[in-house]
Amino acid sequence: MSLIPPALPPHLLETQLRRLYGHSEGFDAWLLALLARLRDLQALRPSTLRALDAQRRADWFCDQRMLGYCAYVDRFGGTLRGVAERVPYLQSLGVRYLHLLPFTRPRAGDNDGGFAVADYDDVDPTLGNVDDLVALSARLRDAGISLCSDFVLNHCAEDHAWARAARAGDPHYRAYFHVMEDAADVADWETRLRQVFPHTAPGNFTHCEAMQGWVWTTFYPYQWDLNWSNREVFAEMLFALLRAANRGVEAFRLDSTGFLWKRRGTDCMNQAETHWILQALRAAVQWVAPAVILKAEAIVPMRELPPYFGEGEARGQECHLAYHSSLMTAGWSALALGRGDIPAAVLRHTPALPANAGWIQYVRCHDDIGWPVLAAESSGSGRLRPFALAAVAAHFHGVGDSDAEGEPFQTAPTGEVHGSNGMTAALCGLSRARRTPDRQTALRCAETRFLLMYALALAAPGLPVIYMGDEIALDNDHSYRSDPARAHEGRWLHRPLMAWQSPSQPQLADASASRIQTELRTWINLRQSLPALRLDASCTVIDAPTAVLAFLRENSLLAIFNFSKQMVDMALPQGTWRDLRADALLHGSLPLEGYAAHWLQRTSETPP
Ligand code: OTU
Repeated sequence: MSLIPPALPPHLLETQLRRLYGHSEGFDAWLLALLARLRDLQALRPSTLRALDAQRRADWFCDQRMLGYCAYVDRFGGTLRGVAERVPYLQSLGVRYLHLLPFTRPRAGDNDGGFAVADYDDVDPTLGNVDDLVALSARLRDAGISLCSDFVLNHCAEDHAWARAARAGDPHYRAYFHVMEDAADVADWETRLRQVFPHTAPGNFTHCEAMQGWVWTTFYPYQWDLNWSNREVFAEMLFALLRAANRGVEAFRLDSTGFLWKRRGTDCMNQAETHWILQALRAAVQWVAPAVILKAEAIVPMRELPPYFGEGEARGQECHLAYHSSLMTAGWSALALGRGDIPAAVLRHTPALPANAGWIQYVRCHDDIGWPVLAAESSGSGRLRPFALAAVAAHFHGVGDSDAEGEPFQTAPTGEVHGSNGMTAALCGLSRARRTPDRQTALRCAETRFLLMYALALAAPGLPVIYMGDEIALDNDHSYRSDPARAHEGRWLHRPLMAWQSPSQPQLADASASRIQTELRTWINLRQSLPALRLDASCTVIDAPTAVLAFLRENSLLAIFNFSKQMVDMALPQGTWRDLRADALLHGSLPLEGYAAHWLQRTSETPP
């Protein structure tokens, strides 16, 4: 029996579940049982969280004061309790949304940075326990910070209880996975599938003796893709997600959303059913835990992204947030080639989102920068002058006279450009400059590039997320190479350990670290004061020289970025403008220094 009279579940829950599973035997009884379980979870929701549900406005995360921070629990704070001790530090940065990479109990041994989950309900014992998680989420909430947790939808670890039962021969659990008994069948599917880790985990299937066949493993062989065409998988995953929500998780990063539905004859990415699944999850979340938001992690070309926010009758009823990886990648391409027209084109073609939805803007994250999302743009779609992604990647790998110190990730045998690893400091040339004898000029130039990238993420439409350690310009971490457990995985290059002077202040490596910290805080504070930078405020790209990206937010804030090292003259739109960093009044034109970022506020429609 539920404690509160339950309102009706949103109709999309039933509609989409019927489309997905309506043909399966005993569907109606299954659906009724599912709704009963959801009512129980609703009743179990703690009163503080119910209060949050009641008071939260639908656009709560759209405020310009929202700022994200993304970190590994162990690399950032040691344990969940260590993270809790660092809450004042996060507050001082202005953080209101903390994405902690997977802290659920992972597979023993290699676990893809926690993305091989052995138990969705348990906490990794090296990081703490469930009580620590509940305490951390409460502590964060008191500090005005929403906890975001990964929820790995596409796969579980091969030592998850479901996989173990499947291997032991239980047919119920065997059906939780995709198993092929025929090598020819595997080969047929493979012809159309892409590879996420072509180098360290080639192929999409792993032969398993105990299963007498091949198990679908899109990522590492120990990550078994879940069979979402099985309604039990949907139910189990939904309940696990809601139990985490009842422990205080306020946002879920839905990992690898693009891969959920497999259809023969396709690349099995972004299938219609994937969206029905996400809409059904959203509807259930909205019913049981309405304060909670969902974020799609779909690292796919921009044209594939609008459906993740819901389209047609489901517009605005899928994910609340999605990564704008095309803009992130375009920003780096601009920096490599001195071409602001690349992010300008991406922004011009970025679709308008439904109400109460937004992008995640970022410079770096725990993954590589995946270049293929820009395949269409680089080949000249939308009248953009073509560019070579291979040249962009080469720049960040330090080829030629580049001072970047990134590294290639997962180069495919076919030689196609895949991804690049490295911290922002390394990619912007700051790490190299730090080791240069006559350093002042090189340091300043690299710092300017670093801040250009962050000033863009902070001004572009969306919720900006700082990647752990960037706020103090941490360099690459090469130590993974001598650690046998991590040596094969190049992404550890940009997962450094944060060192602390005290829980409220990380150790600063040098004057550059301190300048980046100060400057970044200044940009953040400025952003917080500008309602024109709300997530949902309009964004209009304006004409600018090729090296420059310039866009207007709400017709009142003009953000300008010079991606070349040369000085460029920028003609300003009519009116009088205040340069918010220089506190100077401007009209006519603005000479931009190399790699300069400016935010101008309109003070009047006419020149003085
Ligand atoms: C996600 O990544 C996670 O962010 C990665 O850390 C995990 O390894 C992966 O899932 C498996 O859980 O394709 O859309 O570097 O961009 O793997 C999902 C490649 C993904 C990642 C890619 C990504």
